[in-house]
Amino acid sequence: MFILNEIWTFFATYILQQAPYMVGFLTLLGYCLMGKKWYDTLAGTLKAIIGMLILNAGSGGLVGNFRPILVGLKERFNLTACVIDPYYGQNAVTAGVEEVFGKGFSQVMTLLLIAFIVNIILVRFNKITKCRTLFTTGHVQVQQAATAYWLIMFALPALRSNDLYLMIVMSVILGAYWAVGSNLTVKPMQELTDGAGFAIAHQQMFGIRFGYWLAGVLFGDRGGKREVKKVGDLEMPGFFSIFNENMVCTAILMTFFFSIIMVVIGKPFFVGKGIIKESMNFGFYCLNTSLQFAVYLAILQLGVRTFVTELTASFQGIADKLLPSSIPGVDCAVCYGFGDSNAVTFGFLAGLFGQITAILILIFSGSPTIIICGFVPVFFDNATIGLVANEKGGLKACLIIPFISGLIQVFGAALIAGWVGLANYGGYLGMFDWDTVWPAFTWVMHYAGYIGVAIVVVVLLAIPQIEYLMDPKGYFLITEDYEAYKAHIAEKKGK
Ligand code: ASC
Repeated sequence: MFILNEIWTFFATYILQQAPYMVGFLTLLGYCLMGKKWYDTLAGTLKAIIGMLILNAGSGGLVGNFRPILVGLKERFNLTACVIDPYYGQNAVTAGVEEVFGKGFSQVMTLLLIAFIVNIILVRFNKITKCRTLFTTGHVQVQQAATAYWLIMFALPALRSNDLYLMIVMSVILGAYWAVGSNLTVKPMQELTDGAGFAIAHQQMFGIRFGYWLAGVLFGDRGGKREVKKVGDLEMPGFFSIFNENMVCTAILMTFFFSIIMVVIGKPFFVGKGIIKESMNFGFYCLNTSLQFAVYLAILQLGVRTFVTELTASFQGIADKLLPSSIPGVDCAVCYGFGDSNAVTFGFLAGLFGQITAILILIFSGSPTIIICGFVPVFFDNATIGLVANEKGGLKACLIIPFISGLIQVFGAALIAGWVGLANYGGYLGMFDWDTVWPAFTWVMHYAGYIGVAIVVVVLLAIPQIEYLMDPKGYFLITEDYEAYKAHIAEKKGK
């Protein structure tokens, strides 16, 4: 029993919660199940782990460099505001949970494991459940578990005194959300990547599907009747042609926008925080910091190239032997290696405009909760949604839909974080799904109690069924054989 416990603790701490090692573990398992030679298995596993570590270095660099700048706005102007950011959100839960609900959050690892098992079961029986994707993004699962814990205890006070029921309700809802949410991204991702064989397991999975759907409705090709001009199709004249190159485009746009923000915050703030010395030239600092954006984006894309093929090729072993017709759900940044890379930059900037517009509306309308944009939601949500929207509806979709998403993020976060009391602790997770579907779940459970729990679970589980019914023949084909799926769609269109 002791040994089992040790193994489990090791697995939960170093594999389940650490995306690179989870991806490495799945690659190892997949290749072993395929009976690959040991040295190919070793090489593939190493590439998977290292690729994910590179990806993390890229996304970590972006977060580490640009998060303090946006948060600096709050400190510089002494705003009492709630920062929307997964790390702030997690800290807020930790800081307040004992005080508000009288209990700590020690069972997070157990919860993660049970919810992950719920996800596996839903995928294992996917002939019935229609769920095709396994969530592998551990750090995100921890953040979500913390916020879900707060929301569910807020919604269902009766659960506070019964740990067992609390655990059951939470793991079923979270596990179903992971399975169903990532499953929703299969179609947008397979189309974006031309069948690379992964889905997104992150914090804006409903947002991705919403962006994909809205882009199709508003700006789509209407069954081939309209031409969609994507970001990559733009022919820029003269000077503007340099914007076609992603690195140059990102560097120029980011230098422009972040310099403005840094100048608004002012040099004394950065000196006071010990980030730069008084003697340093502030203009140079702004330029150098802004250019890091393009650097980290390039690192991120290198990481994706290093591991994606290994993970998806080895996952075939898992799909053949353990989880039929399934594909892995991965970090949203993985899709930045596909599609028009400028769409990532445009989506982010459009989302930032949306968020700033919404924040100004909150301030001028006297809202009791004021939000400060956090870098992670504003970048990772909107870049991803922009990339998907561009693929489906072109440039206009890539700008307008992330703008709408930026508005939704701020208004949604202000409503939910104010209502459940997390705003008092300075932060809220704030990613797209947690500003939309999770507030809706909380509302339903708050007003309908256990019936509300049943409604949430039934609605979640109904979503893949509806998608299946819309195209029973293509539904599993899209993960099993993408070329055959494309032929099937062409045939359907031809009819
Ligand atoms: C998150 C989070 C991060 C980023 C990263 C994007 O939600 O906590 O560190 O997004 O996963 O690659």
